[in-house]
Amino acid sequence: MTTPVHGVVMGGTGGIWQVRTDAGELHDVSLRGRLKHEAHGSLKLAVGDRVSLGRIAESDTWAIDEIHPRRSKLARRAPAGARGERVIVANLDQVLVVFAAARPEPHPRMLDRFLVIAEANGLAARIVINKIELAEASVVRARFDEFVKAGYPLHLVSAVTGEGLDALRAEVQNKDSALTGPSGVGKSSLMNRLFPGLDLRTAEISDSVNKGRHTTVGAVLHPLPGGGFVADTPGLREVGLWGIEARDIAHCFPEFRALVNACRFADCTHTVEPDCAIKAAIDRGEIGRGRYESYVKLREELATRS
Ligand SMILES: Nc1nc2c(ncn2[C@@H]2O[C@H](COP(=O)(O)OP(=O)(O)O)[C@@H](O)[C@H]2O)c(=O)[nH]1
Ligand SMILES: [Mg+2]
Ligand SMILES: [Zn+2]
Repeated sequence: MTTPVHGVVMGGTGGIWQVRTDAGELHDVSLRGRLKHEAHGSLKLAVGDRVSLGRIAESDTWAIDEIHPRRSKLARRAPAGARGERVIVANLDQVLVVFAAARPEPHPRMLDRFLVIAEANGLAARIVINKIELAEASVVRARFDEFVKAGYPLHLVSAVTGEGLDALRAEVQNKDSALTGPSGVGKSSLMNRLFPGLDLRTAEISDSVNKGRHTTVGAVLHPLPGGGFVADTPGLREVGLWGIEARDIAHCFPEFRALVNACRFADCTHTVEPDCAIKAAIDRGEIGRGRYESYVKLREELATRS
């Protein structure tokens, strides 16, 4: 018997998975038959999974013998009719949500949705505002102050001027991050500038090539020099809030969490009840009104869903 080789699933479709071994070698592999069978139960292989590979008898081909337990995951519930959940990326340290200071104009209420998805998966999130050279930093800071109050780290950066990139790089290297945000905000440009050699395709090159290819939620991992990876998760917004219950949504707003037990009613929805600790915190200026509006909207959305 050969010694197993360990690695990470970088991508894959149609039963063939790309695994990068800890020594940095890439292998196209399939799941060993026994695991395929088990996959119908609970654990389905996902990008980001750590696996053990074994050689297929005497050949130069490798197969996945074992899927290691996950320390975290970005997942959504399976579509109606199907069972279980779909893991988009396994083993993440954080989610990087990227918006632009301008071109395209940032929508804080859309940012709330990305943050709720991260929170619902128990993942730390970091907000990155790119193209900062196109706006007044103080104006951008004021606009995103409600997120800083909520406890989110905020990076104002520019892939063009290099501003803020050293501080951001320090928080991304040697960690496993999911990269998300609207298209055109400069996610690929940023990663290329942070980690020369990464070579992600940017809008200039890929617009025509990529047409119609981003319809899946499939993620691809990019290994970082020195360790860690960044996972491109193009379809995260389409994933939406599947699997989140209306009554759990307050817990997806970190600035609400410490207060929810201080409301008069234990089952306070923070909308119409008297003596609501959340509404009192808004009046004191400790919770942003925009954040609260998102809470009410998302809660309604989830409550009216069948
Ligand atoms: N002005 C400015 N433009 C940028 C910056 N970063 C990226 N861009 C441009 O924004 C467009 C979209 O960039 P891209 O990296 O493909 O965005 P993605 O869709 O989020 O990956 C491209 O035309 C980039 O040249 C920046 O910091 N400042
Ligand atoms: Mg891109
Ligand atoms: Zn309340």
